[in-house]
Amino acid sequence: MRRSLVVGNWKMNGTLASAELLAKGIIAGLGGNSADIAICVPYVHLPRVSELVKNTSLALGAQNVADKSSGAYTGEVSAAMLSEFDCKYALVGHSERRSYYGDTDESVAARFCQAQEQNIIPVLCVGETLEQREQDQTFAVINTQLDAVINLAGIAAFSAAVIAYEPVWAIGTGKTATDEQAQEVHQYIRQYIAAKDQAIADKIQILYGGSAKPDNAKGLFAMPDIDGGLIGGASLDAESFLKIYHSI
Ligand code: 3PY
Repeated sequence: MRRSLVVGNWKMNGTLASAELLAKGIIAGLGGNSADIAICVPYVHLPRVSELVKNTSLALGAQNVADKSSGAYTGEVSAAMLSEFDCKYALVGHSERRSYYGDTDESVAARFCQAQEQNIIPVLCVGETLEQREQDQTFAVINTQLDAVINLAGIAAFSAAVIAYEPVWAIGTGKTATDEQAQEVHQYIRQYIAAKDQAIADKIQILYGGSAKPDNAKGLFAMPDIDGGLIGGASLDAESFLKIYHSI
């Protein structure tokens, strides 16, 4: 039986004061839910939020991680730096990174490996654009994105990773994949992994991301291959995020 997981992606929002308030609001509403929960906060908010989440069931994550371990890489933040703030997770390959900042399949795979070297669980984001979906390329795009990591790290690396399926056409657009559209791709991803290693496929958490909200989360989470969500906008409001978490 896989554990469920809900991860908030705060993106580039908030101030230190609003981050504190939001983290405290989430912690106050965790209740007795045994599903896993995490927030991926802006780098500069990690030190403070890491103090707040200590001794709670709310885990901390970063929104990216460098593809190198250290050195002259201006503006990058290494996995070792993240681990000093007890980051359990790091997103890699979010579509906003891929499309606005040029993160390639290869650099995403390198980021994935860097995270794992510091025992940080990479949350590998994959997904197709609207154009790719309309041209029936969804599965081919997912294959390429997964293969880049499999080729560099091997399939075994997926035993300590999370995958997030985020159709690019559903990010920040208010459009959500239907439960069935999302399930179809999640099932495909699990089968793709299963063809290489059944035990890892049975265990890996595959999250849905892309305009998930309190009113559509329950249906998505009820799908057999959807193990939770990577939540954007709705994770910026404690009540909405907690509603999503408690609908698991
Ligand atoms: C969204 O829901 O918009 C996301 O990008 C989550 O990562």
